[in-house]
Amino acid sequence: MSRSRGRDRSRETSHDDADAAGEGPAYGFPTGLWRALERRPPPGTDPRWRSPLRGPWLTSVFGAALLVLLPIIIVTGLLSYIAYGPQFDQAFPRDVGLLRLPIFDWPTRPSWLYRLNQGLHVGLGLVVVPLVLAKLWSVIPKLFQWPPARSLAQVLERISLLMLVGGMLFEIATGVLNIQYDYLFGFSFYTAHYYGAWVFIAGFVVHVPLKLGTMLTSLRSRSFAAVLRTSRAQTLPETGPGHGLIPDDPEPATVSRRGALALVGGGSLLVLVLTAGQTIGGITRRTALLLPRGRQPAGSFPVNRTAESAGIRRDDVEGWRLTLSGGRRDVAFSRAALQSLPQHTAVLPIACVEGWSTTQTWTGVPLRDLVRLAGLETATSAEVQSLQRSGAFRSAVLQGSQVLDPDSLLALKVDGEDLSADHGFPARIIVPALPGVHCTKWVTSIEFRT
Ligand SMILES: Nc1nc2c(c(=O)[nH]1)N[C@H]1C(S)=C(S)[C@@H](COP(=O)(O)O)O[C@H]1N2
Ligand SMILES: [Mo]
Repeated sequence: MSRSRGRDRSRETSHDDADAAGEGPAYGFPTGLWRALERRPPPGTDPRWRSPLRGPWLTSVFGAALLVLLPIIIVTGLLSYIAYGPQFDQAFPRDVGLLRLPIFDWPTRPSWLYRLNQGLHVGLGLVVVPLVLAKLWSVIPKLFQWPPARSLAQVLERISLLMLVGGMLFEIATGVLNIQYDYLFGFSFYTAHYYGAWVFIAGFVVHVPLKLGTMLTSLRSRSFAAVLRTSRAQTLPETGPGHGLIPDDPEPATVSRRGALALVGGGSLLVLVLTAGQTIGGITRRTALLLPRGRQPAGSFPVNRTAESAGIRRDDVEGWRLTLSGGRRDVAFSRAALQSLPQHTAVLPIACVEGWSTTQTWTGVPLRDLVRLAGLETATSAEVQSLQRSGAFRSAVLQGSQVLDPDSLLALKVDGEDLSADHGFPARIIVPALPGVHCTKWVTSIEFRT
């Protein structure tokens, strides 16, 4: 420490001969500009952050928790993009240039794969909110540090920090708004959330290696168990390297470190409880306050878009025929004709990108049977169209593996009853592990491709 400072100082002197050498801190890239900045801090940049709780240990505890959770949120987010089927041009945003992800066929097994993926992405995305706020609180003095950077390396670090913090707050804000409001943003949401994610990921990838060493050292600087035994009256500022976080002039503690940890942990736990119900189901679903569309009407399961709001008319349904194409000639089936075919029943989830999910018992005609009825041996993909006339979710393309899975259905019934209008009567798609968005309701035609 003292050695490196001595080295910096000698470098400074050699660069700054003409300047008032020797006074002020060491500079990585000494310029008159930084000097001038330092002499004139803007008003409000030197507030006294005096909480004795602030210090590298506390910041590192929040940092370590985020270091575990954020990668899960990042990976599940990117996987969700792939699950939407970018190979069929149906993931949003469509054209992402250099930010294209490696594309692979989304598996159909286990059937709860997308449910787990989105439950983790949205659930943990909400659970980290108290942690993110706590971490930001813990490093506030650094945000007001003046001058904002003392070397080129620090400028880069600060830019990465801006991307990290800004990107994360942006992702949380757009994510929360999307699950609260009915297609408030539509597709611009996906676009904003996708590009925002890359800004955040870039910041994260720079920030973690820069801080990992400090985090591990700081975590070892005190024992977690000892902190949990320390009362408010015994709570003193951290000792050791302060990294700009330990206050020079601390106030007495108004809360112990264990109290602060309990507050943040309790906050995250509360969010978890208020979120988990949307995917666990049963009576816990009623507690899923953070996901209004994940809550279900009594005796039913969630509806993301009603038949009325999708513009499905009575006469659309009355003379309904399912058209199958892709074979030599098109074939059409009435609902009664479909019902006289061999029926298959499968217990499968619908899992929405918004994080809610529900598992039901579906009955209908296997899609692979429809392939044969269309006059084909097999299919490499299928385009499903809905009676719905407008809206982006009126059609979807399924992969070959999704068409051929024995549990993939054109469902006519759910839980032993005919589908309700809102759940897609006369017929809807249900495929294991398929994102809910592609479980098209009010199906009118399927085109098989080979
Ligand atoms: N035609 C059509 N099908 C659709 C949609 C839609 O808007 N239009 N929404 C999809 C979405 S986003 C989900 S999550 C599921 C929800 O199915 P449910 O309303 O039966 O629960 O339906 C899917 N099928
Ligand atoms: Mo959805």
